[in-house]
Amino acid sequence: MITEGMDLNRFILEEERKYPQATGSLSRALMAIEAATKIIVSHVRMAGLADVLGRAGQRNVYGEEVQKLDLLANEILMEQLADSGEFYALASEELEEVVFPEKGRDGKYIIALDPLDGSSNIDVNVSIGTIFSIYRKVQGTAEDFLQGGRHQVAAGYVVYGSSTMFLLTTGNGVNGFTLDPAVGLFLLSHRNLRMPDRGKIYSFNEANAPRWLQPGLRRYIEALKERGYTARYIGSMVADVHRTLIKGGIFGYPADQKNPRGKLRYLYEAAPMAFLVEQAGGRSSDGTRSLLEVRPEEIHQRVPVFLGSRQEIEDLERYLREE
Ligand code: P6P
Repeated sequence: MITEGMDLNRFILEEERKYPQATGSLSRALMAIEAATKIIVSHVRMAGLADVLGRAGQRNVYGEEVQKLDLLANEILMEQLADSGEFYALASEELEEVVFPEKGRDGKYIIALDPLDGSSNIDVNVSIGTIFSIYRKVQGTAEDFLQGGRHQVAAGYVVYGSSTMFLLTTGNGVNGFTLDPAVGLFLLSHRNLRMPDRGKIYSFNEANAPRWLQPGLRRYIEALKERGYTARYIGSMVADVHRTLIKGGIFGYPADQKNPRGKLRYLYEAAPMAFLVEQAGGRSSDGTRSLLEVRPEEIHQRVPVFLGSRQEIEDLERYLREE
């Protein structure tokens, strides 16, 4: 079956043609990510059967070790990206230390990954996702991961939901691609995605409200309820942010007494999602400024995260200033 429409690889190459000085390295890097996520998709879609074949961490009916899906996703990404030769360094939420692949010695880029965010939701069949964030190599040390989100060259995620979607920005807006499993292509389905300036949905884990450190936040949420907003919280960041990108509104994971610096990681979750949201016309904040302005001190640093429509974030920051 011949599939109409622009696929992700062709889109990446057409983007590259806009830059005569481009060497093709970023294109090859993005294609390596795309290939890895297709392998991950095949395992995610089989995850429900892992119970039948033997639970993760045990042996399946064939006597093979069934790996935890997030560790398997990490292994797939590490192998594919190291083998591409395009990445000088790889940082993963699943690994304590940065990896410097043998084949990446001449790589121009470094990449931060959350291989399978929300993986605690796998056994209840809730959407999960892979998040990535690409920076240029500078000094060639792990410090290169601490440049700050404003220096990202590209960022994106794959959401494994009712359909599998790949969202990507290289700094010229956001484009969404939906996987056609029949032909194994990510087809352009959301060209130049733009967030509404305001939404009607807020997405917070309100069970944490009594522990939130900023009293203005509770007043802000109460004001949204007064204005007839509805609550949606999946507990899987990629799914919650994807809905916010498409429908508008606000997603937040504030700092609280249990997580005084917030729960979500700057490098693997907050910075790439902030880049995407701002490229789609929305805003990000740590409560006072764009998340892209944050300079992390260490690769696993956590931050308070607010992502959403421009006017929602402006309202939120006003409530937090007034407290
Ligand atoms: P809570 C999933 O574990 C995750 O890292 C994000 O995907 C999600 O937004 C958040 O944690 C959910 O945290 O405390 O509400 O379960």
